[in-house]
Amino acid sequence: MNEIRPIEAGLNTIDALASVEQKLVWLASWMIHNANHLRPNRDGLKVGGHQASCASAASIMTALYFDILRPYDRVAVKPHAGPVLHAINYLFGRQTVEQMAGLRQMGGAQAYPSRAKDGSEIDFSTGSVGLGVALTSFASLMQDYVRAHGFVDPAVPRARHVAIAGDAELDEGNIYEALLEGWKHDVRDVWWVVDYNRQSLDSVMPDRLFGRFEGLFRDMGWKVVSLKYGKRLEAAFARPGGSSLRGWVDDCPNSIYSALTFQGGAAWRQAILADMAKSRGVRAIIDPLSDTELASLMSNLAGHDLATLTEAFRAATKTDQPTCFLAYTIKGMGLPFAGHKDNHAGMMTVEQMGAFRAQLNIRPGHEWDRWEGLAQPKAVEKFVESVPFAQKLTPHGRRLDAATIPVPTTLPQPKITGRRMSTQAGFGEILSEIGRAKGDSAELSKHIVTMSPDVAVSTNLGPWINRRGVFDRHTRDDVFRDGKLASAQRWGTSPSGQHIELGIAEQNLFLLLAAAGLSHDLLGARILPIGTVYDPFVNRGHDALFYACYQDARFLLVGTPSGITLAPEGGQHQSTNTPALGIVQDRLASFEPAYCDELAILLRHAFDWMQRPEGSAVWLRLSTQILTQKDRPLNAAHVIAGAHWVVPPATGAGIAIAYQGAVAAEAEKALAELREDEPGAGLLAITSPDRLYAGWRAAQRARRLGDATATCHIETLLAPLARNAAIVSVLDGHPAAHAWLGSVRGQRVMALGPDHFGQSGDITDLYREYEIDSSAILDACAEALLAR
Ligand SMILES: Cc1ncc(C[n+]2csc(CCOP(=O)(O)OP(=O)(O)O)c2C)c(N)n1
Ligand SMILES: [Mg+2]
Repeated sequence: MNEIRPIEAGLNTIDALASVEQKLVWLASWMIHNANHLRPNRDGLKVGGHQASCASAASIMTALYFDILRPYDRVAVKPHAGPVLHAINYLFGRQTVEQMAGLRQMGGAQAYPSRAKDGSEIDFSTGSVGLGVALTSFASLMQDYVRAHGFVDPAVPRARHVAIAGDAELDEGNIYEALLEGWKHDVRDVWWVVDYNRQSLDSVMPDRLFGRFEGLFRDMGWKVVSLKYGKRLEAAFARPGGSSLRGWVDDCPNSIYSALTFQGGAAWRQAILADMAKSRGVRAIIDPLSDTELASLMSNLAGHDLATLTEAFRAATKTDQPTCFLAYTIKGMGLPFAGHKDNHAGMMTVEQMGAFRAQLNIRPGHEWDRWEGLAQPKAVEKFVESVPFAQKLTPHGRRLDAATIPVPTTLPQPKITGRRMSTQAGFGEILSEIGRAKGDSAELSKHIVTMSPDVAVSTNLGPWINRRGVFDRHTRDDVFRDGKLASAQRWGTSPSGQHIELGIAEQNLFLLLAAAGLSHDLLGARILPIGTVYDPFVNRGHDALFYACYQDARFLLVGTPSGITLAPEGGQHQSTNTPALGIVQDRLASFEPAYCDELAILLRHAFDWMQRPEGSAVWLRLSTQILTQKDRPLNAAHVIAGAHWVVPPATGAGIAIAYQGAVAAEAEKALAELREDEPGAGLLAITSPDRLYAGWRAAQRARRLGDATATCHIETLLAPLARNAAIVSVLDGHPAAHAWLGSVRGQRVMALGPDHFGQSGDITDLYREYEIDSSAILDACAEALLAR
């Protein structure tokens, strides 16, 4: 038994929690009601909101936030309980009525909790179900990492990472990928509390699934706490005949249980008596109860029983073993549509809301008042002020901070001039040099952590890993090394290692990048995460990448190798859509260098940019294409802004070739031939269509807003070309990434690039087939010149 603390005459902790819960259900319902019924609606669209999902999670969230959580714990709340979280913050004085009244309105509280838009009270954004749950496990892994590396004061208590999950989230595969990965890394201090209402969006779930869940979690080293029945039902089951009642409820299919909950006491009685009319014990339990009392007893599930919940949570604080609570709940608990299978988007009518208000003693006009309608408002207010989570983590909210790591003006570099090498190899060598941790880069190298889904060696992280080691809480020997079996790679692990090796599941890479990229904010430790992945498999984890960017996590993603340049590997491994993805993905600055001198500039920029408040995550698309490296002056600012003239065009030139990435040599060859006829032709190296496009959009916007002098890098670069000039552009990626360039100054763009799946071949054959070799470039130039 946990301590039930008296608070004031007639009020103990459980009563106080019940009052808080009542306020949360009311405020969440009212927020949604207000948004849908009381605000002017200009477009006739349904505003929406999930009163049933909120009511389902309200008791769990009450027990957590008002009894268990400490200010430094971190929580991911299931997306559809967002309004409950807003209401919780409101009771703690951390949310305004204006924001709540503006739920789902521009500038108001977001439909689903958002770090970027709801401000510093939100630990993790949620929305794409499953991802927020899994993220807590990776955030906990990062907690172990920063503590093992001495980046935070060991006296600071370890945070618990808690997810309040909808049961349908357990259908998402990424949950199980994360469970496996968590097991490998021996994660701890993670709780997943499943709001087990056995309902998703469309329907009621199959029975007996809980058995599967329990087994799965236990197999992964988790403790599973099944919270099925509340205290009153347990007491009834303990009475003579109670065990038959328990058996009956246990066997009751989810859909029937839900339907009876919706129908109420009379239906319960009829159903129970139909099967057990002759059981004297059962009759003794149910006969004295009114229909209302019977309905209340039969829906006394543990996930709504504050005493059971707090007891179970408190007991679990005694260990750091990851724990899954399967808390049985009723979707829409206490509301008119409780248990109805169609209640996901169901909403109380104006009349039902009126009745609910009256039932809670809330006076019209006082709907937003914090403690309105409670029997002991002052005592509940005092109670809320006294709970651990009422303490502020920082004076300004739940965001921590960490000083930025100085980035040297130039990164240490291997000698590259004149060598034949690829950007992927260059990346490996530069990182390895940084890993020597000499001079200016010593501090930088301490804060870098690399991670890769089983492609660390094949993306050239090997030398870095050999220098800096593989991270694990537990030191483990490298059997091959110790056995003196020749291997280039050291795979022994230790708490001081700086590479986190992941299994092959790409979503886990992006979730770990998300967690690592929020370390300054969540853990108060500055981490510079670098994740490497085969470029095509960015698609495999794209929702998690989107999710990481949505939370404004800061990391460097290296996609390599890329494009059909990967030649013999074939179409499934050749990324063609990623340059376009790099343009359209918000809060991710995407680049594709062709040569290692550009790469060195961009890598340095990435370390700087990901630490700036106005910065973002960065994506480098690299290649295994081998090019002869140049010794040339480069304008770093131009490389970072997205393009630079390799051969500047003559003023008024009628044609230029623009290239991006691995096809540089083809473009150079074509230009040499072109200039025999068109001596003024220029050669533009595009390092980032993404940055160019963003700059162009920003300039257009600034001009619209009245700044007539606003301009941008691509406008300046293209200015020397004639108005009707042709630009033949080429990249190893979908040509749509360049097609827009023609709109900048009205010049004619002929964009070349593979727009069909790739196939196996060598570069010569493939570049010819997909029309990105020098002769295709020249053909396009001829066509463009003829059309002049
Ligand atoms: C990846 C993803 N797919 C689909 C949806 C749409 N969706 C939102 S909630 C939901 C069902 C959620 O059910 P559950 O997790 O059990 O939540 P609860 O019953 O507590 O509302 C679905 C399908 C989504 N938000 N994210
Ligand atoms: Mg559900």
